Amino acid sequence: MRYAHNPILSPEDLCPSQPSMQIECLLNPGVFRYDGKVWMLVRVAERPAQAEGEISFPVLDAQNRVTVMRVPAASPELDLSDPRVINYKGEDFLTTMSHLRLVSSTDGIRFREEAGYPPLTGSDRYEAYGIEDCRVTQIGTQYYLTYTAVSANGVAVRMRSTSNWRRFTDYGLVLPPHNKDCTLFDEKVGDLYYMLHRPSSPEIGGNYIWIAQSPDLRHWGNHRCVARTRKGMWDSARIGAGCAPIRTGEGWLMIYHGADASHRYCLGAMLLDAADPSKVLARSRTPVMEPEEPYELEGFFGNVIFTNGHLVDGDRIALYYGASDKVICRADLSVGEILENLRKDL
Ligand code: MAN
Repeated sequence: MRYAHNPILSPEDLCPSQPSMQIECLLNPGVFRYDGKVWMLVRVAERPAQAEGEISFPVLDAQNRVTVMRVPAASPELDLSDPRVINYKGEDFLTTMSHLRLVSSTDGIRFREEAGYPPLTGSDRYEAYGIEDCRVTQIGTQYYLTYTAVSANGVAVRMRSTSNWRRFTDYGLVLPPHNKDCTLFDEKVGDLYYMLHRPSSPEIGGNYIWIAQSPDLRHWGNHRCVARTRKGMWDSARIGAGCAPIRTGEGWLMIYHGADASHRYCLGAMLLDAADPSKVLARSRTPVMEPEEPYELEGFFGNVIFTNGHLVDGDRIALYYGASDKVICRADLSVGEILENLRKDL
């Protein structure tokens, strides 16, 4: 059930990272508990105010400082057909640059920034176009952040860890391009750590969910394809995992997003085998959630529901999601109900 007063966070609720920037969108938060509160690590997408006759967008320069690129709006070598991407002279850039902002809440609904927790920003040339869609997985006292690092080198997965949200350990790129939608499991399966991830292989293959294992969270191997897109269905073009799968008596419950050829993003569920999570036991035939509300149908990029953060309390999943690439919303789902529907889909 959607929270009645969605959205819970909108661009005007936060301040831009610097006076020359404007917040265009808030997207796809990672969610975790820390210090007795609920926290979101929100993706904040910014760009400068657009001046007449030119298109401007931020990137990191060679010294990792935010700099603004400007291209003439009338250029025949400019392609703006996707609001998220700028193609200029055959090279791709992003219209906005994203960083990750920490906000906390005592009720899981009203979030605000807290002094002493600075934002996470792109830190080097592999993050020159920004950092996005961070999953947060708590394992013991450590929080592991797996996020999308975007640059001219490609779209890759990077990892940082922290125990106090002030100092971070950088693991570098754990998966090279093209890869995103990476989440760790929050406990070992057998003796090994597991991650779900989403490489793209457009010529042969597609945008499928894969799994990998690791003895130490640093070295990942034994990659196997877990699930593919399904022709003619709501998840026909690309799929990707949400955050850490939920351990249930029947296996690992994974919430995932699926998009069709028209870029309509819905959420579905898969049940993965408890001992071997590369095996799919069941999968939603129809979406668990699909864009319906006005704030999900229209925004920066409409018709999108995308999640990479939730909290589980008994049967209840407090699901946080980005709606139409613009605002942050919450919906509460029942583990039991999703499992029951998955049994019907067998
Ligand atoms: C896609 C979308 C964008 C994102 C880029 C880079 O175009 O998901 O929101 O910025 O990929 O990851």
